[in-house]
Amino acid sequence: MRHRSRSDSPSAPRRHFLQQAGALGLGGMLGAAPLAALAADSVVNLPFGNGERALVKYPQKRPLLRLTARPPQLETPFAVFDENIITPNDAFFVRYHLAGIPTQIDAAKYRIAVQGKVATPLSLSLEDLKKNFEPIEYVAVNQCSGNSRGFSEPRVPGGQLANGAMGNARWKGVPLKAVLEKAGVQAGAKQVSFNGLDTPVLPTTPDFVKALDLDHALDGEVMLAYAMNGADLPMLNGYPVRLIVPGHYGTYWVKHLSEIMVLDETFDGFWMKSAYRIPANACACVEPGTAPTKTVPISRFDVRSFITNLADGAQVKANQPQTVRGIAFDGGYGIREVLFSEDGGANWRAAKLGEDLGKYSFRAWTIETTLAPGAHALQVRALNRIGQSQPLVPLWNPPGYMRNVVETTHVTAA
Ligand SMILES: Nc1nc2c(c(=O)[nH]1)N[C@H]1C(S)=C(S)[C@@H](COP(=O)(O)O)O[C@H]1N2
Ligand SMILES: [Mo]
Repeated sequence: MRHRSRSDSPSAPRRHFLQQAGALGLGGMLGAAPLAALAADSVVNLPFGNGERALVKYPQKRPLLRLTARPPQLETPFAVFDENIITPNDAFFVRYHLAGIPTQIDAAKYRIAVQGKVATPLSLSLEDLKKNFEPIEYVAVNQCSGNSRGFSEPRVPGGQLANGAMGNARWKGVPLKAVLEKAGVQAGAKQVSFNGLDTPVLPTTPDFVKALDLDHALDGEVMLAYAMNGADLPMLNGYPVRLIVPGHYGTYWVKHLSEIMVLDETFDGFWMKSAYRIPANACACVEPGTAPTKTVPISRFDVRSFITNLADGAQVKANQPQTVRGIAFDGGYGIREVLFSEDGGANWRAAKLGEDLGKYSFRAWTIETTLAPGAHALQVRALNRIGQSQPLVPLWNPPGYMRNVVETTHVTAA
C-alpha cells in the first residue's frame, strides 16, 4: 500500500427549448406528464467507455446529461461552470436512488415531523419554517460522492459520472439547531436521522434515510433550506425543503425532507451502514482492485480544482496572452491558494483568486498565460486553509468516491 494522502502539499508547489406543458414554479407542480423525458435533442460523449449521454430536458431544467431515467439522474454539462460561479437552478444536477419520487407536493399540506428522543414532537409546515424561525443563508457546494466516478481506473460499478455531479448555490432556510432546540433534544441522544418523501418501488429496497451525529446536527450550519438562489427549490432538487450539510457530500442533503428523528443509538439503516462508506484511512483509498478491511461513513469533500474555460483537446492561439480560468473548492476550510502549471507540473505559479463567497463556495480563479506553438499540458492544483491539496495520481476505492486528482487539460497552441 502506497502511503499517499489527499492532503499532500504540492511538491513544487440552448439548444432549442421545448415548450413545457407543466406549470413551472406553481406550488411545486411538475405538470401532467411529470418526469417523462420531454426530448432527447442531442447526445454528448463523455471521455470514458460507455460515456454516451443524451441531453434531456426535464421540468424546471435546461437540457442536462441523462445518466438514468428512472429515477432521473442528470449531470450538469461542464461548460455551465464557466458561465457563473453560482450554478443556476435549471442547470443543477439531479441525483435520486429510489424510483418513487414525488412529482407534486402541496406546500400547504406539507409537514416535517420532528420526533424520537425529544421533549416535544413537532409537525412543522413550510409557513412555520418561514415565519417562526430566524433564517440563515450561505453559499455552498453540493457534490455527489460519486462525482467523476467514470474516470476511475480500474473502472468501478455505479453511476458513470464525469465532473458534472456538483453545483454551487446560495441556500436559505432555518438552522437544524433551532428546530431541534424547539423540540428539546433529550439526554442520551446520539444521532439524528433524516427521511424524505421519495419511496422505494420494491419492498426489498431500503428507504433512503441518512443520519448525522448529534453535535454535527447542532452545529448551527446544517440547514433546512426552502430557497435556492433566491427561488423555491426545483422539484428535482428537493422542493419544498431539503437538508443542507455544508462541506459534506450530497448523500446527506436529504430532499423533500419529511421526517427528522432524534435517536439514542447509531442509525444502522442501509444507506449509512452499508452504502456511502469509504476506507477508514487518511486517503480514503486502497490499492486499485482491492477492498478495504475497515470503512467509515463518507463525510467532508476533499480539495478539487478545475479549468473551466478550456476543454481537453482545445486549440488556442500561440504567442498571445490569454486568460485561463476555473474554480476550486474544499470541504469547508476555504481555498487558500490555486497553483497553475502550463508544463505538466514542472513549474507552478499562483493564480489570482476571485471574490470570496464563503468557505463552502466555489472559489473562482484566473491566470494569464502565453503559450509557445505546440502541445501543452495545463494543470491546476488548489490548497485549502489547512494545507490539504490534491494528489498527482488518482486515488482509488471500490465505490469510486471522492476523486480529486490534479486535473490535466491538454491544449495545442498554433
Ligand atoms: N430524498 C432524497 N434525498 C436525496 C437523495 C435521494 O435519493 N433521495 N440522494 C442524495 C444524494 S446521493 C445526492 S448526491 C444529492 C443530490 O442532490 P441534487 O439532486 O439536488 O443535486 O441528494 C441527496 N438527497
Ligand atoms: Mo450522491
